[in-house]
Amino acid sequence: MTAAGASDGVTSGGATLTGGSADVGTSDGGHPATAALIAARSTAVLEANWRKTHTVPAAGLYPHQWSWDSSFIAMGLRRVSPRRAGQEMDALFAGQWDDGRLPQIIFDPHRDQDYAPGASFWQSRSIPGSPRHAETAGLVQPPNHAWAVWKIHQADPAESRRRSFLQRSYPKLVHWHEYLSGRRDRGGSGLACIVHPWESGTDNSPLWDTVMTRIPADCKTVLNRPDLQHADAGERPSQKEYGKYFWMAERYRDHGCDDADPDYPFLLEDPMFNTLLAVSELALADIAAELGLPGEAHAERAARITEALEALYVPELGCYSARDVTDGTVVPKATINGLIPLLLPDHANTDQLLETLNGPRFMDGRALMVPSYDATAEDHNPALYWRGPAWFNMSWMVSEALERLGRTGQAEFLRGNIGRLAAQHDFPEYVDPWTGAAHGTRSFSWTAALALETTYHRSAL
Ligand code: 2M8
Repeated sequence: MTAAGASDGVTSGGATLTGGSADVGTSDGGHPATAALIAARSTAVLEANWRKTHTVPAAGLYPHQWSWDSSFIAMGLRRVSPRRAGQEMDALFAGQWDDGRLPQIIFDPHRDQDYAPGASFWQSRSIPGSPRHAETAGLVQPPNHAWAVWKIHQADPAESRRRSFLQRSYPKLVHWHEYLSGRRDRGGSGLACIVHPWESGTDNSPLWDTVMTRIPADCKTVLNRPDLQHADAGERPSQKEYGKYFWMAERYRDHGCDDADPDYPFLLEDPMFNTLLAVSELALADIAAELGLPGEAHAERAARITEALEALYVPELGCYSARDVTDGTVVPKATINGLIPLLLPDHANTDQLLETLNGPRFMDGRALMVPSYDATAEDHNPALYWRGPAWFNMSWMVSEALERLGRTGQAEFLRGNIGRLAAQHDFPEYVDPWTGAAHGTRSFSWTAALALETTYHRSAL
């Protein structure tokens, strides 16, 4: 199979993308039509969601550029167009702040009414250190970007070198990580803090419930919910939760997004966010080596984060959890966030994490993809946003970890289900982990991108 070519038109099983080319391949171990069809349909979704410089997560529900979505999207896009995958990351870097942060969202000014909070809420240009040529949110999202950049490079190193992709990305990624390891280490433990549930990527995970009880819901902004025009209210966060989300965003914005608010009430160290920081530090070590630069400091930082994460391990749950920096407590809940440290090499708790993954809280020998929340918990809900459903990016990260650990059978099981369920249900945002029933919006970009990625991976086996 040819991973990708360098011309300007992409063909993937019948769908086209401008910016590169690919042969989707015809062999996936006996199901050639299935592989080609999944690749073609995934590519068509990504093509439809492309907006000149970047891909929107979903045309209706999420009409701007989201930070960690773009990394997942680029990881799939690289299979059919490394060039477009690089453009996706370049567009994100164009929104970088002077302090190094890569913002959660870069807004499309023409769609301000279509998502809340939008550019008119953040007024980012009035905040010192924000970019002059982009309107962005002040928050961030999990740092999977260096990981994506390295994978894009690996898809077509010659094309990457021709475009100096690593040269221009590396300093931006280093600056981004400095921000997270510096100003965001609010607890002084060597781990980065998130300051809002939106920063976790797992917005209304039960991990944040206790801290959320401390947050008032009396925001100044009139609550507008354009999201409810595109998704079932029963599958989205409640109005009360939204009031609290806005209250925190207002407080963070009104303090100049400076991470210096001494009484800020939501400061959490999340195991997934920090795992991705460590994984991305390891990717920076590879990028530095490719550029002929010293990379030891990146590997050392990854090791330090891995060590610091041990304080977040909960032996009774057999996984990691989030720590509330305000009072030092670790939240006693098992979520998918706590299994993502499986991605870390040389890790002390790998066996226990694998046991938990396959035990009654998660796969239990019957799940099709990994549930986002403990299936034994009373409030597990397989249809409610981040409180039980399986997400394609999470299951894909677990499949990557399993592959690295030599658990190729289970990795292949997850990859197969990612491609199949994505294509069967028109690329849903998330699915019921037990039945595969689709939820959330459809034609969702990271679902399509990771279906593409897993399909190429399987076809190359
Ligand atoms: C969801 O989050 C946004 C806020 O960022 C929302 O609910 O409106 C999450 O699933 C998040 O992980 C994702 O990045 C975003 C866009 O797909 O949607």
